[in-house]
Amino acid sequence: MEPKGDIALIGLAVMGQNLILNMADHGYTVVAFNRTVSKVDEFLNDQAKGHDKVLGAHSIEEMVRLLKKPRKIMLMVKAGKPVDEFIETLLPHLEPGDLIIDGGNSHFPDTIRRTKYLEGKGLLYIGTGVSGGEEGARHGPSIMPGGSAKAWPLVKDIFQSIAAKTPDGEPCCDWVGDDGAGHYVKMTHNGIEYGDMQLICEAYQLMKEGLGMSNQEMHEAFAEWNEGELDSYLIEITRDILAHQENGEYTVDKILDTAGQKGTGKWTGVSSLDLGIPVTLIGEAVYARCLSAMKDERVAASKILTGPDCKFTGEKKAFVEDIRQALLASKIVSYAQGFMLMREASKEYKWKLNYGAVAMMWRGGCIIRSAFLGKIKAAFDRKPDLRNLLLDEYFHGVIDRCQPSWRRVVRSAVEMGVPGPAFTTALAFYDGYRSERLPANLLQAQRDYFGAHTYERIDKPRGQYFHTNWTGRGGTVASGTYNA
Ligand code: 2AM
Repeated sequence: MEPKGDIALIGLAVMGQNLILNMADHGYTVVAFNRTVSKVDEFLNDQAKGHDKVLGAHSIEEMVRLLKKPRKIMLMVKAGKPVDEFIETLLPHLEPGDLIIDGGNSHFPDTIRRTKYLEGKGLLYIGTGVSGGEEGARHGPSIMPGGSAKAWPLVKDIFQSIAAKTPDGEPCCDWVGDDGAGHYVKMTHNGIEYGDMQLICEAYQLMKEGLGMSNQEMHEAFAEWNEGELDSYLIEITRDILAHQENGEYTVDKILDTAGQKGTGKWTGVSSLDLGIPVTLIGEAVYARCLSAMKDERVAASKILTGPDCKFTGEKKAFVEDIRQALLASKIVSYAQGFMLMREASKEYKWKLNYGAVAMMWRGGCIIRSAFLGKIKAAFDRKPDLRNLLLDEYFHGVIDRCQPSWRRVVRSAVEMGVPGPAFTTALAFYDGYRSERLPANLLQAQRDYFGAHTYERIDKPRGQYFHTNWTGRGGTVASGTYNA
């Protein structure tokens, strides 16, 4: 009998199950397999019951037998070692031209390594970001595939048909680039998600502690924000979270204020440091989670350390609007930083990323989906080689409009002693980025003073280096070895 399976999926946790059902709904025959084989039948008899396009396999051999050639096998297992282990398990059963896809949250250097390894064996490999949580996986995620370019035509139809669609009907899935490009873009997506969440949390704390607003009032504010420029999934769920009650009490008030994290925000921060790109807002968002997790220390410090005894005295409604504008301006900075990072990574890893396509993939399906991403897509459509989002006419205009509010919010937060690391760093970055001259002249002087590191001069061509004998002691020899 001819094999019927269009694709196999290994890993029957909720994301894997939902992707299988999504593919089956779109007419593809999917072979389901899992390390703990009993879960295959549980899945077939429960969630997949009645779906004749879902086939179960109880061994790797059976799974491979059920697949049309070239075989396409997607892993939805825990990132890290399980992926490498499954690749090794699969290898003896595959032939040149077959394709392994990793749809988990793998770190991009692993994906670069695995692509090279499998291509060396004549196989094809894709590392793809999948975002949108359980709901997205079931009804339309954002899919960000990268790896062996030759593999794209093999999965393009499947991926684009199950992906979310933009309001214009375009799929939120396109080829991202070679080897680790897909997982890099997914990592950056998650970093930006950290930033967006932190900005919303800072707005919440300012409303709650600065303005003394109730959950109901904040719910209404977020509901209103979601109707305008900030229309997005994260604002929408914040609106709903603030209204949620259990046994007559607000759920959000009962939740311990210690943030968890799984590492993708940290990876983004580490990559930004490696590449030398100031992705300050995501960095602050990661650190804010770290600080929140130091609950015991904070409780102890709260009894010792003091802050200003300053209450908000202005017009409450106007300040809520100021916060909205501060959030929007900071968000623009965060996305500008994220795209700066991808631009540098694209250069470093030779990926030729298409930024408009990235914005389109994030427009729907994923956690950071928003109307705002439509504006970013439009900015890159206007100018595909746009150097920085802040320089686009639309975003430049929004920042101009929001700037007075943004500064008022940062000033008030500082005066009231309410922490606003993401709002603040965004503004500091903005002021730094638009500065023709920064104080690095003094910094270079310091480096040259203590370490003879030399400096360039404003009255000489770039690339010529000078050293001053600052103290009159020591020699005129410059250091080429000691870097500080
Ligand atoms: P399991 O059901 O056998 O635990 C999400 O945890 C998915 O990753 C599950 O399908 C799980 O399989 C799989 N998984 C977790 N750790 C794994 C490992 N070390 N090797 C293979 N699969 C693993």
